[in-house]
Amino acid sequence: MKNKLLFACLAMLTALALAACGGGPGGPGGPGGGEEGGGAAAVPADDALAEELSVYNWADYIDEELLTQYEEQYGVKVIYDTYASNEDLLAKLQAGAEGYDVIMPSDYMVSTMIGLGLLSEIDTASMSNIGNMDADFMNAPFDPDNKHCVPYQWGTTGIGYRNGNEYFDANPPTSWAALFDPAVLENYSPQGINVLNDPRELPAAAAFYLGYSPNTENPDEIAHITETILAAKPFWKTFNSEGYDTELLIPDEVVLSQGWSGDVALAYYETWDDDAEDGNWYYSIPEEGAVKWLDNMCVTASSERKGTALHFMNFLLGAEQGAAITNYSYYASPNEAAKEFILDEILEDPSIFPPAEVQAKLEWLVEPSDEGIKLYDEMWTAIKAGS
Ligand code: SPD
Repeated sequence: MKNKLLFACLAMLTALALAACGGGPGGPGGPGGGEEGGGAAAVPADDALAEELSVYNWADYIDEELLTQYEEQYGVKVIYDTYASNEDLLAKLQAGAEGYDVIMPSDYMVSTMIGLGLLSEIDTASMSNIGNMDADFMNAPFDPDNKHCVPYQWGTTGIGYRNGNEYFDANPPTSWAALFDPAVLENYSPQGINVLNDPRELPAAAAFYLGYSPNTENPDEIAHITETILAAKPFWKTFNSEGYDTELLIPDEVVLSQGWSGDVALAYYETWDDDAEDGNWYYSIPEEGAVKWLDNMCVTASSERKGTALHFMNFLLGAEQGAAITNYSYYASPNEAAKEFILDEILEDPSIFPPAEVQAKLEWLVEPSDEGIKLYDEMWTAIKAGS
């Protein structure tokens, strides 16, 4: 799929672009090992698996060959579906959608889902591949002792931009002003700008721009963030976080996009060309700071196939499987053992595995209070009105 030489060149260029941007970018729960609930789900024997398993994941976030591999190896049919944001996933589960067994919420959403009783407890001691994980990603504050979830992929939220036009050549986007300052936006908005259609990520970017916490619940700051977004909105072409890499970045439908690290990396690894007259895609983590996130694999509380769900999660924690996910998605892996199989060019790409000085500028999103949820809901309704 990928050209090694091209990767090496790109990693080098990415490093340069990042430098220009200021810092580089069972307890068995019944028969079948937990199939019937009533305790922490445990991994059952290979011959005690359900016939089917339903997996609900972020768009374009797994090499689907792995699903085929699992089906062929274990005889379990995998039904696979995707969502665009944590909030879409939550809304679906809260609307009573049943039948999803494995889901991949991010950090702050894991806290919310635990609080709402939407996740099953899991017995990580029954997972033979749990030792593959990097200890830094285990026992996170949003899920102490990994009682509900295990890490899947992690990344950052920054700005993707295509160079090759005079404006970015002279002014690489080193600040969130590239997305929120009308005086800056007018230089390239006719060529197309996309923002993530994500009720936490877009306000978080504006909060960094304004010098606020990405988790602010201060009503004055929320009002300022809302005004800032509404003033910039006329300059944006699309709100898209599901398919923006393949539908907007790769075909050059936009010239700049708020983006998740792996999605922007996909655009430049897939299209990089030294001689491209219309430029190449680069990733910048703005100097004001940015969000760092961890997506997780969890078993729903409503699953009737909890043991099989955990068996599948354990399969994906395999070293080669973890590497296949990263080599496909370009997101960073929390699977230490997988690193042996991850392409060197990806491991060495600072826009995917950011160096310490960049990591120091990153912040997690956390679960809002009930009052905060109300403020964020109102803000998002105001932002999306008329879209
Ligand atoms: N195309 C896959 C995108 C997965 C991104 N997850 C990001 C969550 C950030 N809150």
